[in-house]
Amino acid sequence: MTGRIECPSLRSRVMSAEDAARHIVSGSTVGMSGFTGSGYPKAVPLALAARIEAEHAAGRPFRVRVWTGASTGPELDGALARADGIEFRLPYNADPIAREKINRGEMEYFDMHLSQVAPMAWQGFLGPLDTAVIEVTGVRADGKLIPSSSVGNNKTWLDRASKVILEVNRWQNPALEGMHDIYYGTALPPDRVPIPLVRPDDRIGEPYLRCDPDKIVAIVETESPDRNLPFDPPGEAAHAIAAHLLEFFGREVKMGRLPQSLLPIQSGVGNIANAVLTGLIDSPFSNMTAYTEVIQDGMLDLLAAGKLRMASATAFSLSPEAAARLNADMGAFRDRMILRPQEISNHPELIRRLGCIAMNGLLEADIYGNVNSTHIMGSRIQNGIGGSGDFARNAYVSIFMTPSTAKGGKISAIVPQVSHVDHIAQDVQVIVTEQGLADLRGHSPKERARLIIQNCAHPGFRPALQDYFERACRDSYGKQSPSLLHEALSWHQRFIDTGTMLA
Ligand code: 0RQ
Repeated sequence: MTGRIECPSLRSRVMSAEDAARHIVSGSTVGMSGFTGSGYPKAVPLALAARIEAEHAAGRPFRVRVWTGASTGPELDGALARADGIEFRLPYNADPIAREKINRGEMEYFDMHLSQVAPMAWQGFLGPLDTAVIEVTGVRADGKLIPSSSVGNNKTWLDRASKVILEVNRWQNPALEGMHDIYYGTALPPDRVPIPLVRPDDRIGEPYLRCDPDKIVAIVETESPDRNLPFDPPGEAAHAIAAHLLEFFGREVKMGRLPQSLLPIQSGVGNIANAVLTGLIDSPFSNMTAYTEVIQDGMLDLLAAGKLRMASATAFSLSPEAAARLNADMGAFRDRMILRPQEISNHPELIRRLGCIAMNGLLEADIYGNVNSTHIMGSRIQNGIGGSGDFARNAYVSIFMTPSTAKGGKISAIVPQVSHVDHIAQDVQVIVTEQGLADLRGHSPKERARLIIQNCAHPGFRPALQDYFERACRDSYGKQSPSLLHEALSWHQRFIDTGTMLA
């Protein structure tokens, strides 16, 4: 049973998930592994949730503060949220139960930029970390840890936590060993130095996580798959968005602003992002690279097709079918993929140096190109900002994409004013919908508004946007970014009141 734990002195710490969970006390802060459904602990959080439920049933309060890499899976966020066991959580959540708790005001949540979590923890800004619960593929004879399908903030949690609980998951492919690149050269100011990565395929660290063996209080063995949702097959809107983008890239290559192999691609979460990657298979671009957060199905297809030379990320975010395919054929892929800590995969210095092409989803954009990626109707969190801010601000070209409407056409993704701002207009250079693409680079706010309304808005909402813009140009207090304050958010209020933005 302990075949994956090669370090003899650590074998005595193997125990059940229930016994391991007893090391976590109410009120403490727990740093968990996990990034977009990959590499999260699957047994200890479930055991902790059961214990919390039992404590609550006995009338005793029990909640913890949870830090992760990004979203996890139902056995972690779902189980702990259902047990009402999470007091505070950071930095990115996509679990529906946790989302509901947050939106009901029953759970505190801060969706930080993903690159900033580890540095802020080190700087002491987030408070002490009591326990780390980290999934690994194995423990080597020298005590070093073989990471699993995500790296996320694991290095930082292992370094910062007073106690460590490991989950050794036999489902994770042993061939993952050697794929990771864990950089230990980060330091706090004033001792911070440049990160020596100049190409997406550079290896600057070591393949293993270090951990002080004296801190390891429990090891739990598991055999459970990562839980990622399947992607929807790309619909018409996704195909159209991909086609507009491919045309844009082709134009940029022709004008000498991008090489034929493009520049390192970053692709966000969601179905549209995955569809765009799939579209690149039939493109004229080759020898591409990816410097991104997550390796999705579409990226695996690009690697398999030989279009993508290599992909650097912090995690896999694969459908169950793609995960099975990767596991079965790890030999063909492993030398062309590198998984790094998220403070490196998302590092502004590296994104700027490499010149990443950032492609992220949005909920809504306004006519000036400010983007809301997180808050529906300005107040209900969907997921979180994730890594979109890390990439958007520092990219070579920052692209945002979305269908032009949501909720069966009742919501326009292009609005007079966004109800919440994640990405200011300066960080948004291209917006694409199925209607078309607006290249906003070098344009003033009024020029941007004309481009966005013309190229991106749905025809059903375009006249109303045009009318608003013309009246704003005439009646606005200032004429730089014309706005009618009493009306700018009225589309959202109408949706809340009537269920549609349509007048
Ligand atoms: O709701 O699920 O109830 O039907 O929002 O929207 O169209 O499925 O879009 O999966 O591409 O996600 C911005 C959420 C888009 C994602 C967002 C409703 C819509 C649906 C989801 P339902 P879709 P996608 C690096 C990059 C931030 C993090 C990021 C995201 C649901 O891209 O989380 O970029 N981005 N990370 O119906 C009301 C609108 C709406 C709307 C969509 N305008 N108003 N509801 N919806 N538009 C990776 C990481 O950071 C890990």
